[in-house]
Amino acid sequence: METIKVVGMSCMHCVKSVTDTLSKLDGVQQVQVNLETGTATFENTKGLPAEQIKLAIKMIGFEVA
Ligand SMILES: [Cu+2]
Repeated sequence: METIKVVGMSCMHCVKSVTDTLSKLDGVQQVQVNLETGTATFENTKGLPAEQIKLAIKMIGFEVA
């Protein structure tokens, strides 16, 4: 599992957006986003580069710390 810190999530809609976006990435599975801790945990089965994941998050208006 990989865990990233997502900055800027304030409600469950944000959580859903981040969850959906991560889930659409190739090989990314079992996405769990936690609003309280501001983290997203997932299985990166195809070893996507961190930059690509970061960019996908950025495109929907959040930052990866
Ligand atoms: Cu929100």
